[in-house]
Amino acid sequence: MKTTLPRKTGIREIGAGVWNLGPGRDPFGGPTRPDLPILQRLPLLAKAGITYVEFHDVELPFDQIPRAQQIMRDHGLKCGMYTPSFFADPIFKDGAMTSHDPKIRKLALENACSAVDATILLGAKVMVFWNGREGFDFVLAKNGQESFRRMVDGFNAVGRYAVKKYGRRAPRFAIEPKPNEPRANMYLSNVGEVLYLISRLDPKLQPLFGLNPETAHSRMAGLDYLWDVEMCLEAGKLFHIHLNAQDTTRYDQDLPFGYTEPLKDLALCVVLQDAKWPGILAFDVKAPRTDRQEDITDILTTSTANLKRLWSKALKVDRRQIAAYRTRGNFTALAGYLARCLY
Ligand code: GCO
Ligand code: MN
Repeated sequence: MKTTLPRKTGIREIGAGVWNLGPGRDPFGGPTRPDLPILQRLPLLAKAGITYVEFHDVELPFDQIPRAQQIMRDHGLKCGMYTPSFFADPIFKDGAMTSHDPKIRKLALENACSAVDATILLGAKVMVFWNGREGFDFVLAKNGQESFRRMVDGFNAVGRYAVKKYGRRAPRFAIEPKPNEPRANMYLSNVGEVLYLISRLDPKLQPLFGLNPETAHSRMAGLDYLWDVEMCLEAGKLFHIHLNAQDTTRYDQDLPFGYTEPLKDLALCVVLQDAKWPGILAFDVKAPRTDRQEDITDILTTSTANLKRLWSKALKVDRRQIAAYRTRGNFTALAGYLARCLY
C-alpha cells in the first residue's frame, strides 16, 4: 500500500533511494546479506509503501532504464530523482569537478550531462548533486579558491547543457551538502555554503539550482536541521529533502527518520506544512547490517510510520498557541507545548 501524507500540499507520496536497501557493508566489514540487484529492490520499495524511487547513475545505467521503467510501471513506482555518482569510481578518489586532472573534470561533466538525459528519460523533475569526494584530507592538497571556481564552472556547464538541450523541460538541480565523510573536509559542507555557491553561478542559470538538505548531514556538523531547512525555504531553494536521523556529531548513520529527535522532527513537519512545500519527502536511510534479508525494509516502514505519526500530530499543533508563546516570550513553555503535542 502506498503511503500518503494527509493534507500535504503537492506530492503526498514518499520517496527513498534504491541504495537504502544495501547488503550491509560498512568500512569495517563486508556484506551481511545478499547484494540484491537494483531492479529486484524496486518491488521491495513498493511493498514498503514508497512511490518515488531515487537512483545513482552507477545503480541504474542508461541501458537498464527501459527495464526499470517496466518494473516501475508494474509496481506503481515513479522516479523521484536521479544523481550522478561522483564518489564510487576510484577515478573520482580526489573529487570530480575539483579534481586536479582536467581529464577527470571532463569525465565528471560528461557523466553529469548523461545524468541530465537519464533524469529527463525517467521523468524525474530533480537531479541531485551530492558533494561526495569534492573536498580534501590534507591542507594545501588543493587550492580552495581554484576548487570553488571549478565547481562554479562545472555547475554552470551542466546548467547550460540542460537548458540548451531541454529548454523549459530542464530538470532542477538540488545540491546536497555534507560536512565530512568520505573526505575529512568536504566542499559545499553546509546549506549556507551551497547558497553562496548558487549566488556565484551564471545569473541566468541560478533559478535552476537549489538544495537537497539532509537532516543527518546538518546534525553531523552540529547544526540545527530545522534552521537549515528554513534557510532553504526562505531562499526559495528547497528543491528536494532527505530525511533520516543521526546520533549527534559522528559518522553518517542514516538511521530511521523520527528515531533520535522526534520533537525536532515534529517541528520540521510544522514548518513544511506551513510553507506548503510541494516536493517529495524522501528517506535517505540505510538498512543496518544487523537486519536480516527478510527484514531489510524495516528501516523504511519504521521511517514511514514515524513520519506519518509526526505529520498527523503536526497538523494538530495549534499555530495560534505558538504565536502566543512567541509574543509573550515564553519559549520554555513553547517547548513544553510541543512536547505535549508529541507525547
Ligand atoms: C551520503 C549521501 C548520499 C546521497 C546520495 C544522493 O551517503 O552521505 O547522503 O546518500 O544522498 O548519494 O546523491
Ligand atoms: Mn542524502
